Amino acid sequence: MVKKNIFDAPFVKEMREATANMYRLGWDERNGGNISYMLGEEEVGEYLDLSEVIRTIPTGFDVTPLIGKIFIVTGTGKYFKNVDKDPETNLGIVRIAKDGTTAELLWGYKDGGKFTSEFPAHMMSHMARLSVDPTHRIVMHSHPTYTIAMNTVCSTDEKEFTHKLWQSNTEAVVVFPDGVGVLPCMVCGTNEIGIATAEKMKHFRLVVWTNHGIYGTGRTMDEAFGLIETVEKTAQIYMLSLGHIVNVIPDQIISDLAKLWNLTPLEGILKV
Ligand code: 2HA
Ligand code: ZN
Repeated sequence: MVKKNIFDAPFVKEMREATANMYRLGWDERNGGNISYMLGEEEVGEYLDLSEVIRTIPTGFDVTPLIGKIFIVTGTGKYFKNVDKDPETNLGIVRIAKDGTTAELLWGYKDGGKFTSEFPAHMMSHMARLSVDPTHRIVMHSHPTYTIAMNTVCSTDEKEFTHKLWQSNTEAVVVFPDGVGVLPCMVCGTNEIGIATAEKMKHFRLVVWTNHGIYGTGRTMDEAFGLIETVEKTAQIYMLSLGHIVNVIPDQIISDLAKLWNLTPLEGILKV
C-alpha cells in the first residue's frame, strides 16, 4: 500500500502547532519544554512502514509496560521555536522495542538526534496516567513564567498551592478540580525525577516542578495544553495581585462552582 505523506499527518500538525503556540506564549525559551504523544499503530501505519527501523536508541530505564507503543516526541536540545519549520529534525517517532529498554526510531531526529532529556519523566508519566485513564495520550512539559514565579513566593505544599490558584480565578476549580501536584526542586532529566513525577501522576493530571516548570497530561493536545494554560493564566493573576490582595474567591463559591459542574474538588483544601 502506498503510504501517505507524513507531513500531512494530523499528529505531526498538532505537534507543530502546540510547540509554536507554547513558544509564542513565552513558555518555552531556547530548548525548554518537551511533548510526547502516544499514537495508534494504525494511524502511524498510514504514513510509515512500521517494519523499517532507522536506528535504535537506548532508553536508559525499563519501559516494559509500554512495549510496542509508539510516540511522537520532541528532540533533546531542540528549540520549540524551530519545530514548525523543520519537524523532521526536531521531532521523532519512536516505538518501544520488545526488550523494554530500547526505542526504535521510525521517523525524524534527522540530524542524528534523540528524544528529550526528560524521556524518563515522560514515559513514567504515560505509564502512571494510563493506569488510571486508558484513554490518556499526551504528556506536555513547559516552563511558563508566572507558574515558576509562584514557586518563589509559595510553599511547595500542593494543597496550599492548589488553594491559591482556586482562590484567584473562578475557572481554576472547574478546569482542575483534581488539583495540582507539586514536587520540590529536584535535578531534572533524571530517572529519580521521573519516578517522583509518575507517583504524583497517579493522582494528578498536572504536576509542578518547583522552580522549573509544569507537566500537563491529557487525552488530547487541547486538554493537556488547556490545563497548563489555565494554571499559567491563574498564576499570572496571582502574581500580578501579590501584596495587594483584598478579595479572593471564598471557599463556599469555589465549592458551589464545583457543584454546578458536577465536579469533586480535591479533598482537604476547602473549609466549607
Ligand atoms: O528539555 O525542559 O526539563 C529542556 C527541559 C528540561
Ligand atoms: Zn524543563
